[in-house]
Amino acid sequence: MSAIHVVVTAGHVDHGKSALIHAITGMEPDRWAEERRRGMTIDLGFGWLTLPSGNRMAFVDVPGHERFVTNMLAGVGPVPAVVFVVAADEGWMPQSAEHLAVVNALGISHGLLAVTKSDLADPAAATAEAASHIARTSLGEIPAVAVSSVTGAGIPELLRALDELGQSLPPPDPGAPARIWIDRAFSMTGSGTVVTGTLPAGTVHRGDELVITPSMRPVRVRDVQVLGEPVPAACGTARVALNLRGISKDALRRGMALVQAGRWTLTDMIDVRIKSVSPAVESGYGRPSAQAQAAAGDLGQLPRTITIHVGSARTIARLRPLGPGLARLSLADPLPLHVGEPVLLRDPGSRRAGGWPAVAGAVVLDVNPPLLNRRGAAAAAAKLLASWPDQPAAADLLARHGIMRASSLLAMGISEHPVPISGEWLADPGRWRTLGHQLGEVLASHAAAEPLAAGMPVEAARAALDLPDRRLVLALAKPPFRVSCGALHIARPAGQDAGPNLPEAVLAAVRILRADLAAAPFLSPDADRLRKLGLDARSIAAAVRAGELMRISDHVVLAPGADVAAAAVLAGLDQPFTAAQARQALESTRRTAIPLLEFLDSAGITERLADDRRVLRSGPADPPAPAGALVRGEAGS
Ligand SMILES: Nc1nc2c(ncn2[C@@H]2O[C@H](COP(=O)(O)OP(=O)(O)OP(=O)(O)O)[C@@H](O)[C@H]2O)c(=O)[nH]1
Ligand SMILES: [Mg+2]
Repeated sequence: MSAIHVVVTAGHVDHGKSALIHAITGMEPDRWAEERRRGMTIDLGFGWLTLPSGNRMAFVDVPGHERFVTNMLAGVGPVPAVVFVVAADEGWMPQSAEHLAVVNALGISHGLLAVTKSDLADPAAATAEAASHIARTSLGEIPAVAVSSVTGAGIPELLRALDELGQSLPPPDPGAPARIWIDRAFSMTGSGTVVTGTLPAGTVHRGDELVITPSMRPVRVRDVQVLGEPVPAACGTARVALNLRGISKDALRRGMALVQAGRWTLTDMIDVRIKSVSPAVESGYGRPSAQAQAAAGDLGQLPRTITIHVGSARTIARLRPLGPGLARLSLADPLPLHVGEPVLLRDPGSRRAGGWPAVAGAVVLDVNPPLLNRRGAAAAAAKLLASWPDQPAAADLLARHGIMRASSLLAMGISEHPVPISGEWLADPGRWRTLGHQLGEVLASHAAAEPLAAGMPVEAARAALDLPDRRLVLALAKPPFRVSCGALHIARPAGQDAGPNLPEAVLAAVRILRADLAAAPFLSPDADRLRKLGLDARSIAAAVRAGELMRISDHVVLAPGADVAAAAVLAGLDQPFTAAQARQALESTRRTAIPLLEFLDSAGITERLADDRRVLRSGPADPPAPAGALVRGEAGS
């Protein structure tokens, strides 16, 4: 299948950009009557052609005049390659420099130099001068072709060079998240609202639902056209026209975007790395030289209020320097962004000084940066961000954010991530270890503050650790932590005395009870005895949890191990035995013996027969296996 490439023009006013597009496509990029009357491009123009290879190429034609630079920026923003136009007769001019600074700031690395009006002057000098400026930018060394749109000289060579340019472009990922920056919105009789834009990557199908930014209003794509022809789906790179259902053209304008839901982060605060600053002014402006690159380190020359341009959008931003080459931008209007994408910053004020506005290229590092409230937070942020590559990975963002949803990362433009901790939650390994320690501390201080509580409620632990989801607490509760009945406990290491965990008064009372039980192991203390010892239901429950007492029923507690001891006594009886025989053998009372026998029944130590007598299920030498032990027979295998 033939590919479609999209290329944008750039260059000084009147250097022949539009004439060149017309000469090779036969289409008139200057669409407005006013443009034709003034002989000057004001707004974006479009045209396309089929190249000798059969691939198609679409052009976005921009105005060269400085007054329309925002239109120029809207055109160049979403496009991956440039045809840089310089007239042979005039050579390098101020907007040549300004447009080159823009191309460089956006990091565009594919392009072609077209030296026009070769019928009017020898193109050699203009070619050499332009090439030397261009070589110092992200474009580097690019092919140059001399042409005349009037005589047609050089046009076949230009078409071949455009073909090669197209084939040198990295093939975009059809599965990439779609984002179409709107450059035009209009209504067409019969079909309704239409928007056009460049689709750099990804796929948009007829019938898809997309979201309009910044309103995030969903909208249905009724029809898709690519280069004027209806298609079932458009694959980036392409120039597309989308017919939208259920929205008026008045609700749409340039700078809005149509995005795939869940794949972009709409943000009004970003952290960026400034890549290059082209200083305002004069003849030297537009050479992003070593000196300008060095200037990127200090943001001093960038004002605190700037304009940010992304795609066809622009908005005002407040710039807060964080550290060398790093800044936080607060945007007046939210934009749908990914980490790692280039943005362009301009100083609209520097124009007043008589020069061209300064232009800086920046790359987005974080689209959801944490607030910088603490003292020293900005410096710490700068230190961390300085270690990040221009295209941050999941590990970088997790190192900053600690805990994130995989879907948030996806909306930041990162689809590869580590295995989730729980559900879709991802955690930075270091942060997860720290949380484990913090959970221990939180549980210990909770136990100290509420010694009789049955562990710490999971929700309280979640709040104390400031985690966004209870499931994270549950995932964190690996041994020695455990969760039962919605509460967190620290499992006691084997052999450790449980006593010290109980408050002193409870411990003292329990020791007295244990002495009573040592003398009469099957006589549960009665309510009166417990009251006298100052033990209420809560402290009894705490003593049971601490392993100091064994709960037989609501009103019966014995020493731990009373069940095994009872089984040993009952083994001495003739089987089966009655409850009365058991009570006598245990030297117990009905009040304790009946609940104890029922407890033994349910533990599987005794079995109650139809005639109400009981038999012991296993001998005294064979005490019942503790819960969770291996089933006998499996143990040795
Ligand atoms: N002789 C000659 N004239 C040309 C050539 N290319 C363009 N022109 C003329 O130069 C003038 C400007 O051409 P445009 O194509 O409008 O220039 P542009 O770069 O699009 O200008 P803006 O869009 O305003 O920045 C027109 O009068 C063209 O006819 C060429 O190759 N030879
Ligand atoms: Mg033009």
